[in-house]
Amino acid sequence: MKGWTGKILFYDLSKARFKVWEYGGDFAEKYVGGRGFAARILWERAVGVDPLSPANPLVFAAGPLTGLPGPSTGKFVVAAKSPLTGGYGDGNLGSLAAVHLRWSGFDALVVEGKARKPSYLYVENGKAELLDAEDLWGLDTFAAERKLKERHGKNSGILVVGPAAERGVLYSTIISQEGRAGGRPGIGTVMASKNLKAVVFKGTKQPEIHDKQRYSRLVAEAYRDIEAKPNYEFWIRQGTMAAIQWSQANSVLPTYNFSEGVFDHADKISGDAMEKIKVERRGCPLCNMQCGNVIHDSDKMLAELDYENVALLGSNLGIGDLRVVAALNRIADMLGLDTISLGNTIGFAIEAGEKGLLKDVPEWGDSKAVRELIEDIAYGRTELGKMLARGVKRAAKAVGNGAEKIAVHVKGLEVTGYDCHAAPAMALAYGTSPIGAHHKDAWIISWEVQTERLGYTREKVEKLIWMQRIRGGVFETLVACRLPWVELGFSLDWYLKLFRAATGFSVTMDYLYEVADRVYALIRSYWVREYGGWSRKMDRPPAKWFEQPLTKGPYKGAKLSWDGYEKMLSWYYNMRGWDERGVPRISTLRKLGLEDVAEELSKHVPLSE
Ligand code: PTT
Ligand code: SF4
Repeated sequence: MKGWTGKILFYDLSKARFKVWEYGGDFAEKYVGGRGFAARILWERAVGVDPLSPANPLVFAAGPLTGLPGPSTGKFVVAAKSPLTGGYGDGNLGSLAAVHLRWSGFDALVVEGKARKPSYLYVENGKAELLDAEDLWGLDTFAAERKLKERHGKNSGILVVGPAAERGVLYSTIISQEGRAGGRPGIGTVMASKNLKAVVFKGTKQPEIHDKQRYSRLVAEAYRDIEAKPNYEFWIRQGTMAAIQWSQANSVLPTYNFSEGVFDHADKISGDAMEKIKVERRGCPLCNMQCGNVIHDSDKMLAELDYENVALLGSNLGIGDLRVVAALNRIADMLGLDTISLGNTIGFAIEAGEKGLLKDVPEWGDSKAVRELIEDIAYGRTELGKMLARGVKRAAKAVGNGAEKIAVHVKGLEVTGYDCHAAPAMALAYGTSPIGAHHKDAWIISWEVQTERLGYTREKVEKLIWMQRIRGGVFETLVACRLPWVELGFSLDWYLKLFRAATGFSVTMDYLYEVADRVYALIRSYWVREYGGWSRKMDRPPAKWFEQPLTKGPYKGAKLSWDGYEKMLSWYYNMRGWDERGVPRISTLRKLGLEDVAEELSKHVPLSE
């Protein structure tokens, strides 16, 4: 096999032993890599497990493009059964760790068991070793990574978890390079539950490429093509931060716990405001359009900004000071908390306080109190902190008295940075995302605002599935950053050409789409098997968007309709070959080569033909 290394490293922390699985071409052809590998491994090995038990496998999975020279290919997928949602969970992380995993001779690392004491895993050129991490435990992510860099060299790929994960906060992520964060559904929490503080990768051998000459030529042309795109210069200036002004203009900027789509102080936290005070740019390896915008925060420290972080810790909490928001963002990175779930959960607490459901919570815009609360959450210092550490779904249940109506999540994963009062297709994207509410699989809102914005149409559902195939399928299996395609219009053809040259597989885009459909059906089967009592209610967006209309902005009065949503959901199931409960049909699983999945799933729920 070329392109792939053909090897997956399995490390058992309980026994401090590893074995290498040399998988064949069939596995590669069927699942390609990244999310495909992770989903299959979890389907087979994370059966009925408690997500925070040693038995839950933690998967780091690259794809055939990861770590090869090429536009934005320094990324991989981190996955596990999620302690936040109880279902399939993953994230996409850009880090030297992704590159060095592949250069160490592996396409994926699967960590199982639990170390006897705080430890870290060191993977180098075909071997792995468990090392002592007593001196790292308790350190914030920046300090821990710096120590490991001193020990193993600047050029190693390092993943760490922070104090939040160590204390079991259910939305802890994995952090790398002091500003890349991956694994929103508590993948960092799973890592810490194994007594694993860090993983360090160091490799020296790039995977073999099928047609090296052609590949190098394509890569050089591809990088040039990106830099020639009309939007390139603006992207370099603002990156994802331009979405603040875009969201405000289109009334989708999450504001006051997703109660509004516009924020009075949006101009103070916008990409335009950021550009004036920006000091440097950072990003993932192998990328020539790096989007991490760095400013000095209110503590005079360097902090990296992204749209989501600013929307959730800024407008969603009523905070209109960019340097203050940047400090909150940096603190979340150091503690290893997912900024989206954090901002969403705190927004819930503030609104619950306003409604008299909770006492002693911050008020909108009180950044000092928010900052304290963030630390209370990470360190479990107060009862409120402990409650919010369990995510918005559980917090709402604990509060009771109708608090569920203001909890903004799907399947237990907090909604990301787009208000959907006036965006039915985006609501469906959140409802059907394979990990719970995340925009990563379909940022359909960008298209929706330009079309028939408020309609519940078949066309929207078709477009959504097309997007999920590309974003949730092609990019998550190959694995590469999707932003060149999304933001600059870099053609999808490039990825196909690179894949063919790297692996020698002479396939068309339809092959990659079929893999995407297979992975989607497999992940859905996983949810259905693990959840028990599955119903279409699981795919419902937050009630707030249906019941509490917007009170200002161009879409004042707008709210979603349940009938319209349910109609689109039925079309969606139908187009995917799933039944009215949202469970894949036997015929669909068979068509996708998942006969064994159909057989196993039918032991848990009756399947439709
Ligand atoms: C991603 C989610 C996002 S999506 C953001 S900002 W975004 C938040 N970033 C966080 C952060 O920072 N610190 C923190 N403590 N928590 C954070 N949580 C949030 O995590 C990220 C980029 C971005 S920035 C996006 S859209 C794109 N996402 C991609 C994807 O999902 N797949 C893919 N093939 N390419 C992508 N490219 C872009 O990558 P999760 P990263 Mg990410 C500081 O991790 O779990 O997927 O959640 O990893 O390397 O930081 O890249 O406006
Ligand atoms: Fe990373 Fe941004 Fe480059 Fe994508 S565009 S690879 S997220 S730096």
